Amino acid sequence: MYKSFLSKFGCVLAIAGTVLVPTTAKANITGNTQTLIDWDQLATGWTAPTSGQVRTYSAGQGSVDLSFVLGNKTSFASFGGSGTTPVISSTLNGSEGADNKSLHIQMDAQAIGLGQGANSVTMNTSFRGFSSPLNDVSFTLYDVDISSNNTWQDRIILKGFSGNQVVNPIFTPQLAQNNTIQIVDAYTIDGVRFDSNANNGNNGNVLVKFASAIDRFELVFTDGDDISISNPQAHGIGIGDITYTIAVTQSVPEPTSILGLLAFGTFGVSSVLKRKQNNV
Ligand SMILES: [Ca+2]
Ligand SMILES: [Ca+2]
Ligand SMILES: [Ca+2]
Ligand SMILES: [Ca+2]
Repeated sequence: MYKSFLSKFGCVLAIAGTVLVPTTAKANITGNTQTLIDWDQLATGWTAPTSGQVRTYSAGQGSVDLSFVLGNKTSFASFGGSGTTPVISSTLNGSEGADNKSLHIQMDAQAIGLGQGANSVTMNTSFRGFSSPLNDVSFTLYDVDISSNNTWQDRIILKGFSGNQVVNPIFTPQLAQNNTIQIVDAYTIDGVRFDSNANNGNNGNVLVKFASAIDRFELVFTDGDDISISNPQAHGIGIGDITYTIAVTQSVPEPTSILGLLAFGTFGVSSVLKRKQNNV
């Protein structure tokens, strides 16, 4: 009886298998979020990098090269008790707490930069060792604003790259209303109102996501020209954790196939039960 049960069961599986295989699997591709840089993980032992110094951090199957390049009329500044930036702190991280710090960059240029050059600082972030460019690279910019007495103005110009091809960022102010941000062009945002609560509020937060896969990005931090002096005072922004996604393919049975499977299952069980009863 045991043997015949097995052969019957095997037969049912075989039939179910032949019928189901062509129609059962429906590929579902979902993005699984991965961390490229978690600043909290780098906070212990962090020292402010100097201009041009490259730091490499492992991430997933690859690594990230991070460097900052100062224009020759720009210096890194400090803010409150921060010491010379870039520093990892919870000073400019919006409503996030001390457990989710940001990278704080405070710059002081001798003149209004408007673009990359002598009066800007550039953050270069490139990815190495990954099998392909990274999808959905994303992070939050904090405290994008202007001084209340027009003595400095945050301007950020951001470009992604896939090889030599430029990929534009998508800027989304976290708050649709009462934010402090103006989108100037495809690559540029300015602070246009003072963010009086950069430590606990989200008015100066901008979510950044690149339009397609990239293998590096370049963030230029400088001054805009909506200010009343020619030598801007020091000002800062925060950069949040950097994430990307990897595609995960899932097999999802279609409803008709599930019904088919149930039908075969019922048939199999009832015929085995019948056979059992007959044999008892
Ligand atoms: Ca974090
Ligand atoms: Ca200055
Ligand atoms: Ca600011
Ligand atoms: Ca905060």
